[in-house]
Amino acid sequence: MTVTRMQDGSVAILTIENPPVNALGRAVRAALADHARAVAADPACTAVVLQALGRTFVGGADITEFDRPVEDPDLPGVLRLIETSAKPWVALVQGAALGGGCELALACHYRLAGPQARFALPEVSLGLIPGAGGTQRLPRLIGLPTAVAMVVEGRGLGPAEALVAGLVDRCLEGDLLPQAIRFAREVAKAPLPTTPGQRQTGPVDPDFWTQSASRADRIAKGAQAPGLALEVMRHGAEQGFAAGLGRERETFLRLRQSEEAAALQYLFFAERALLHPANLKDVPTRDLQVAGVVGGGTMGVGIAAALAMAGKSVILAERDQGALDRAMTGLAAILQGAVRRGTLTEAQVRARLEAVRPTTDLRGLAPCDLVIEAVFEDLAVKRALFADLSAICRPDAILATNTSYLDPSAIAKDLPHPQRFLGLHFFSPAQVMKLVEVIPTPDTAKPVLATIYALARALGKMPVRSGICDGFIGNRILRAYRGRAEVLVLSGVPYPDIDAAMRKYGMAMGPFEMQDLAGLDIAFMRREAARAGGAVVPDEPGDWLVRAGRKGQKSGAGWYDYVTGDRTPIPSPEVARILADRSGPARTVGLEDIAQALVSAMATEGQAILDEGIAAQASDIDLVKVHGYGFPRWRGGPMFAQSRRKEG
Ligand code: 3H9
Repeated sequence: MTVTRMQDGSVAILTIENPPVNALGRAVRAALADHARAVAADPACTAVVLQALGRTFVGGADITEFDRPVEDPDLPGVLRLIETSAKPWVALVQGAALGGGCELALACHYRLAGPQARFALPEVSLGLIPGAGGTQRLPRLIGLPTAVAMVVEGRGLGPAEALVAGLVDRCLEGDLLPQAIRFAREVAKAPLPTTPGQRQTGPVDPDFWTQSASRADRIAKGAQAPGLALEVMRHGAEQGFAAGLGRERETFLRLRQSEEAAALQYLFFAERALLHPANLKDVPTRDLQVAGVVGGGTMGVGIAAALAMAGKSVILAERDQGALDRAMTGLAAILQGAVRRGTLTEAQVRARLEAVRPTTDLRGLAPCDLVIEAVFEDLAVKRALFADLSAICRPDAILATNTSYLDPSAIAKDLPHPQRFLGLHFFSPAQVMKLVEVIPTPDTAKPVLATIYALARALGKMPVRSGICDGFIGNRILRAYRGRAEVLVLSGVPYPDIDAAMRKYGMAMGPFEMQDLAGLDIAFMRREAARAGGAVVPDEPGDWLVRAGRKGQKSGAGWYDYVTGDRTPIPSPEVARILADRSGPARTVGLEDIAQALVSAMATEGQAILDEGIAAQASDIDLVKVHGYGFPRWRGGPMFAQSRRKEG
């Protein structure tokens, strides 16, 4: 049964039970509509309590239905039945009321919230806008500013905030249902409250819409749904409830067919599948209580912060006291940042910091269940470190190398207990970036891998498994991307055009701006070292720039010039001169064609990575690029974008 009915005297109790998240699939909508009609026709029933079983109240429309036409009864119709009922409906929200779930609660005459209740309209994150009245009922209940923050910016409200905003009528604790039944019995005696459709949205500041539009633009990074959601809200505020509902539905149905929705929903399911790989199902995992990090540079501190924020005991090791002190200061600053953002309280930060033990002696890592190494990217240094750790740590402690390029098998060669060793490639800043490439060696045991996946989930990371190759999935594709960009430059396309094209495509910055930010010298030194070792490594534009003293933002000059204290890139006449002798005559290529060429280079390399078995599936590659390299989420990733282009 998807919706069951019980009776407590004159109060009907409708319970939605549709695991895992009580999504409003066709069967649930049909059952709700049937119950609404039955309750309306039942003279013995004076009020309804609508509740749901499980951790989620209702997780929204059933996303798996979005690839087919809407089936009757549609959600707006069901909600109209509820809203126009002559008997009060009381939503008892015990968990997350998301999207259509929030809209269902909004259509009820009253909302009661349990301690775990949360209200949010996350449709824009799926390339949609609310399609069952959320854009119109919400602002009429809580006012436009908070409603816009929820619909356009994805802000969610907990019970206390929802009460203050006027979204819920009462917050409950303890045994919720009996209180809700008593509440329903009381309100059944009173006249029905005005419905949102009978109210106005209330006045807003004269510049409210322009300010909201520019915020929506910033958040959207090129996606269309946030701006359209705002436009629909404005239409309803200015033209009235019915007009707003009409515009909302029309926009929702249009977006349901959009490329953006397809891309975002593809990622939604890919992310969930990624976190629970089928080949690790039922493989036992271990609880990792104490985690060690070796290396207190930016990466090590970021990893330690991520572990500490997830509530792990951390032992942070550095070579000398000065470096350790700097690392601990950096760690404290990161955790304080979490207080400013409201994700941790002061007390939690104190507790997390107390759970981090600094040490200058590797032997201090003996109690660790896991040690992650984040030291200098040098095979000999890493091998020596793991030889020491193998002697210090328990044989069952997991040992992981945070290498970006080195072969984890080579690092682990000749180590005892190689089954507990693997690569874990975090991205900087590691406390923020979701991606972690998980690189097992041929010896890594399955329970070790399963334990690392469980850890990644606890850290809120996206663990993408990669086979072993130079640069793994992410950096290998990055090289192909930059390589194609440089080929374009050498063929006469101005490099600022290439950066502009990728920004227009939705990247935060273009490939040359990115090189300037990261610094050109590290890759240059790697190439020089290889050359010194006798390898044939042809010169690249980065070599010409570094030899001319242009290392990127850090030296005030790279691909671009920079004014001291300002990161605005200024196209450089000197770079133009450096390139002039080595590139073809200047030519103009359209920005879309440039972006297409670069995305296609990424997808081609991605296909090679798939063919070689380095990545298990195309969506893994897309998740690497979206979560680690700033590929615009609403485009789904290079593999997805390219496949749609081919289909189109
Ligand atoms: C909408 O509502 C449109 C309306 O405005 C208009 C309609 C007319 N549908 O995340 P989890 C699956 S748009 C179908 O691992 P958690 C999910 O794939 C919707 N399936 O659990 C997974 O399946 P599997 C707006 C869904 O506890 C399983 O449930 N709503 C849906 O970490 C468990 O999911 C949203 O955007 C769904 N709506 O988190 C909410 N949701 O086990 C999207 C989940 O096979 N959902 N599944 O891998 C979420 O944010 C989280 O899933 C939630 C639970 C917080 C609910």
